[in-house]
Amino acid sequence: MTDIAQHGNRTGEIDDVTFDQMQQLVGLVDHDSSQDPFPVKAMDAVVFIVGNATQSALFYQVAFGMELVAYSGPEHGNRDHRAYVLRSGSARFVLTGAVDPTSPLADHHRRHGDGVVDLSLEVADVDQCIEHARAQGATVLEEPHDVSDEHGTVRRGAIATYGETKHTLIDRSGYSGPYLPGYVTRHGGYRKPAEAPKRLFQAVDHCVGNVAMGEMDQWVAFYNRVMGFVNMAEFVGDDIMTDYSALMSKVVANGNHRVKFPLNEPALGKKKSQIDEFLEFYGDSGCQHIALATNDILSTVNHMRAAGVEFLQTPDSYYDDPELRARIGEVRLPIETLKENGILVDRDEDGYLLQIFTKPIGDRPTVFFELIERHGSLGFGIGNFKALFEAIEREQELRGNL
Ligand code: TYF
Ligand code: FE
Repeated sequence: MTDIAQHGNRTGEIDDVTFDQMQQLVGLVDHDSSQDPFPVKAMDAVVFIVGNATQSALFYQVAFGMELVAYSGPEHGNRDHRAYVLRSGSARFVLTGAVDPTSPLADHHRRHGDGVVDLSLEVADVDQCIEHARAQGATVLEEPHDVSDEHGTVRRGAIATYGETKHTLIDRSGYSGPYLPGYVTRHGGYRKPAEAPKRLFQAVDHCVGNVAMGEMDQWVAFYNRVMGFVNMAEFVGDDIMTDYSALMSKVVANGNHRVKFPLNEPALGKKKSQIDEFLEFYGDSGCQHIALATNDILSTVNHMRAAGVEFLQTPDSYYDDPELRARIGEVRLPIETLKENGILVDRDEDGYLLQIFTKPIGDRPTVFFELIERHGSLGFGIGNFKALFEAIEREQELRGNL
């Protein structure tokens, strides 16, 4: 942690994942944040609204190996909803579900099903960020204000992004409690098997937004202007948009790439775009997938599979393709192991990455997860898009939505 504390731009790490580990895990680049108009330290939390937070909290403990650390609910004065806070390394998920039938969370769930309501960000100066965002035309949902309890004070505010999604901004430097003022420490009754690894992933790598057709560039501009995010090299544009992809995609990131937000929009292909399927069932623009960084994707996949998590199938032809084998060269795992486990590989000039995608985790064909193990590559697996999108479309077809 001393390493992080000494470097102005090396901030935003939580728990016991060090800066050097984080650099490898999520592909950080050097960046001086002192001139940023909207300096972001890290993801603070991915906040979900779900139909049953009490049960979802168990799912993320059992299947994702996460640890329950905090709770808010009727027993502690929150009569509106229950909220369970789970951690895995520097990643934090908050699962919220309505208790009061008139709760706005119940309406949100009616509209969208289980989904991500808030990609909250840790910042050093909430007031500066909100002021800049407002000047750039952002919708301010929550003015900067303090919230306190016996563990200290958090300063927070919030701005709107695509659909009904928001970015809450949190300065937690004056707070030492389990999550936010009002939350109490809570550990699960669930006991992990003794042989389970300490955790299955260490960080959130990126969070992808699906937006309506024709809106991607507006949202890229929003992140550029409002939050000072930069465009990353990887994109799927008109030029390489073929029958299979039926989407366009660009990636924005904060200065050191700790926070990366790819944005997709549907494109007209031969078939109905997977992005259209999302938009139809989510009922709006929204967060499509969360990529989780692991340093041992094989072990993570094995544990998640054993707990019943389903992953997209990659056809054997992917691994048998001599072009792919030549392109990826030597990677950490034998190609036979990748094949047996359906793990995808992509290589670029900086290195390679291993990745795999779950099927949608809820009842609607909307939100899913990605596991990603980076070895130098700062990309998102563009070389896998064809195989991946074909796998997604096979599922779409089985659901009758193609
Ligand atoms: O985040 C990414 O860009 C990759 C690939 O609908 C991807 O994970 C892109 C779009 C999509 C599914 C995966
Ligand atoms: Fe991804």
